[in-house]
Amino acid sequence: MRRTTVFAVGIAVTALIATGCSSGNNSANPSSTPPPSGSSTASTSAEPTTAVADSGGAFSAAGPDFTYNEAAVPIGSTLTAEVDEADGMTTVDIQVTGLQPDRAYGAHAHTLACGPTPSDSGPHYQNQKDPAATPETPSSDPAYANTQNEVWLDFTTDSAGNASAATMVEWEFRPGEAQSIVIHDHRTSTEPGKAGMAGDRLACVPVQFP
Ligand SMILES: [Cu+2]
Repeated sequence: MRRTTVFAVGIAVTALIATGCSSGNNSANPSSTPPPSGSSTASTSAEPTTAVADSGGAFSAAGPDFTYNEAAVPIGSTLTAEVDEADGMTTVDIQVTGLQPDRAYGAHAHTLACGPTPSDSGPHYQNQKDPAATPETPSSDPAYANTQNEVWLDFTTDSAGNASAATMVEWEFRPGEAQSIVIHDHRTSTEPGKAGMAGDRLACVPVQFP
C-alpha cells in the first residue's frame, strides 16, 4: 500500500518539475496542477488537503530555493515535496535530484521561511513543543525530537545523486507554523543531547504546508 502511494506521488511530482522547468520562472500557477486522484474509498474521511513545495525546482545562491553549500547541494539540483493531510494524519514525500551521489543527508520540516542565512528557517516543527527549547538551544530531547513529533526526511542518494523519502505522522500541521524543508549535512541523530541534530544546513526549500 505504501509503495503504491509513493509511486503515485512520484508521478505527480514529475509533472510538477516539468511545469516548473518549462515556465522558466517561479510563477507556476498551483491551480493548473491536476488534483490527486484515487484514495477516495474511505466512507467518512474528509477530503485530503494537498500542498506542494513552493519551488521553481532548482537551488540557487539567491533563492527562493537556497543552497548554502554548492558542493553538497549544487546549483540546479532540486527538491520537490508533496504534503497530504487528512483525518488527523500527515504524509510528506520528497524527491531530490542532482545532489552528490551515494551520500547520506538529513532533512526536516522547519518552522520559518528560507532566507539567505542558513539559520533563517528556525528550529524544527514539533507537534508537541519541547518546553525546554529556546531560540538559542533548540530541542535535543528524544522525547520531543523524534520521528513521531517532528517531520524527518533523511535520505541517501543513488549513484546519479537522486533520492526520495517519505514520512507519516499522526497529526496535522498548525497553519502557518511550518514553512520550509531544510537539507542537512548528515543523518539525524537520536541520542539524548543530540536528538534532531543533523549537522550544517546545506539548503532550504520553501514549502506551503496545509
Ligand atoms: Cu533540520
